Amino acid sequence: MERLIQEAARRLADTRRVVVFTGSGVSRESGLQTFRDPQEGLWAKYDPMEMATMEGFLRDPKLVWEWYDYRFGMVETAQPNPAHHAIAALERFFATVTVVTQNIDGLHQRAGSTDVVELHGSIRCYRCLSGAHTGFTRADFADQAEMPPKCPQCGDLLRPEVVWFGEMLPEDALERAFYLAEQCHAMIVVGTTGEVQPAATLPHLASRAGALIIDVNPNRDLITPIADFYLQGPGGEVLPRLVSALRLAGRGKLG
Ligand code: BV8
Repeated sequence: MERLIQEAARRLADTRRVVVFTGSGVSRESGLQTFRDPQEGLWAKYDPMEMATMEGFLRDPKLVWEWYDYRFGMVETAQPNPAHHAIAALERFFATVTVVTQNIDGLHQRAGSTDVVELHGSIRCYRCLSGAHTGFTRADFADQAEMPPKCPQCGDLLRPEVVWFGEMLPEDALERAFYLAEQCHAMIVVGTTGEVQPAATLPHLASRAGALIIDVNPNRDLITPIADFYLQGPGGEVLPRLVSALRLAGRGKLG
């Protein structure tokens, strides 16, 4: 594996524009569950694919709200892990590094990544069901005891400003992500099954546009077959070694 990491770093060192595409696996070592992990404790009997939908929310708003509340609590106590920090450190080696993430936990920003595209929204933001009033944070409804809280503007139910299954992704985020995938010289893919569309199209777009594809995952995923390098292992172990190899390859910040 060490030789593979050195070789990947050597190829990566020849590039300037890098995109890091991440899924829930990159936050696994921060203690956050992926969607495929059997949900722990109270949530073991619920299917995330069911709950992260408008139908699931309308069927039982309180239950779905409590699930997001629970996840918000986990995110609040979670710390960025060595994978997030290594990804942030990449900014020292390339002209541009953009993180395009499927995650809603904000850990890339907390690790210091300065250019993050959140394809599926953020667990920190809330809006009313109709979408008429957006941009609320938990402080805006902290005084409400009832679950789910109501929109301070119109009294409609509040929901997390995240993209549920069956919902469109934020247009500007998706448009920028497609542009970056087609323009980048390299895409490092970390912690995703490569199943969830349309996000999972991005590595295929980048590969077709001639970018170097590096896939980091303890398990083979749907991106592995198109990867130039498959670095098998947890992101928190592989990525710091990739950054050290880049340092050894003598990469400082490009002018
Ligand atoms: C839409 C926010 C269209 C919520 C999420 C084709 C085209 C378009 C749509 C579809 C299509 N085919 C199917 C669809 C529908 C659907 C879809 O993709 N379904 C899948 C299941 C087949 N897509 C949608 O519904 C999207 N909307 O397309 O609308 C439309 C068209 C017309 C009109 C209206 C709409 C919306 C998708 C967004 C859903 N929201 N998140 C929330 O988080 O609560 S996605 C959600 O699932 C998570 O964000 C997570 O990112 C994702 C699961 O994927 P992964 O990130 O890959 O995570 P997963 O758990 O699966 O795997 C973890 C990986 O990490 C594993 O590989 C594991 O091995 C690895 N790992 C584990 N430990 C580590 C590790 N890796 C590194 N280090 C470790 N330590």
